[in-house]
Amino acid sequence: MAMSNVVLLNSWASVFGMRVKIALAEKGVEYEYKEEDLSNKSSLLLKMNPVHKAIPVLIHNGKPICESNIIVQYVDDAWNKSPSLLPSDPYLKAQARFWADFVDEKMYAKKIWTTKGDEQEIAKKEYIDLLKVLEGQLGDKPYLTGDSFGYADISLIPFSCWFYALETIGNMSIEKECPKLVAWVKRCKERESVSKSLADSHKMYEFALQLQKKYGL
Ligand SMILES: N[C@@H](CCC(=O)N[C@@H](CS)C(=O)NCC(=O)O)C(=O)O
Ligand SMILES: *[C@@H]1O[C@H](CO)[C@@H](O)[C@H](O)[C@H]1NC(C)=O
Ligand SMILES: *[C@@H]1O[C@H](CO)[C@@H](O)[C@H](O)[C@H]1NC(C)=O
Repeated sequence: MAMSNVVLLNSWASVFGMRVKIALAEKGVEYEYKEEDLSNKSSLLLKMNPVHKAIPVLIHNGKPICESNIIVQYVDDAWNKSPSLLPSDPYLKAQARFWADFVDEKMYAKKIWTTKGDEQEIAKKEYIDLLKVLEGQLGDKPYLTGDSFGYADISLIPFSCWFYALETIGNMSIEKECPKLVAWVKRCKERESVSKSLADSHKMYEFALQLQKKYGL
């Protein structure tokens, strides 16, 4: 069976997969979308990402590219037309990579919905502190590293899909704590590439509740 030129192996709730969808949409790349069942991975996924056996994987002309941020950079290089997702200036490019790396290391809020009581309060405070660091970086700029939407924004924006679930489960208001960050989320979602690539917030909330059940909470 002939394979399409560009194939994306993904799972709908993956924030990492959403990054790739946004990058492909920004570049206007058409592709075949394949939803993976992570409890029953396809032989194609195991063959294309034997190291991590994880989605997202982009397959371009039969060759796999793995790891979401690497895929986004690849998309920027391979479909070399404007808008460029990474700035060409070396310093600005390093800044964009710094924030994408920060997001990868820190944006992990699972503890808010897998704990209760004091432990949950600590997790909530840690998460808000983290969002405040991002809000500080944003300052009065429209986007994380400047005037245009790009790589750092793409790395972070999918996590906003979890905000509603975190606010509901954690009984907190992210907008009250980080108004500029929430305004940035709205600004990003005005782009079609973003709005059509993000999962629905209410579906993510249902997903979190299912996971809570699975973990026996
Ligand atoms: N660092 C990876 C993370 C990818 C990742 O965590 N993928 C998850 C789904 S969100 C996965 O496929 N996990 C495999 C599994 O659950 O067995 C990236 O940025 O692409
Ligand atoms: C696992 O996936 C294969 C196809 O990839 C399918 O034939 C099989 O029924 C699936 N098994 C389960 C338990 O869902
Ligand atoms: C939710 O938070 C508000 C304000 O911080 C507080 O007054 C209220 O008691 C909390 N509700 C629950 C169920 O914890």
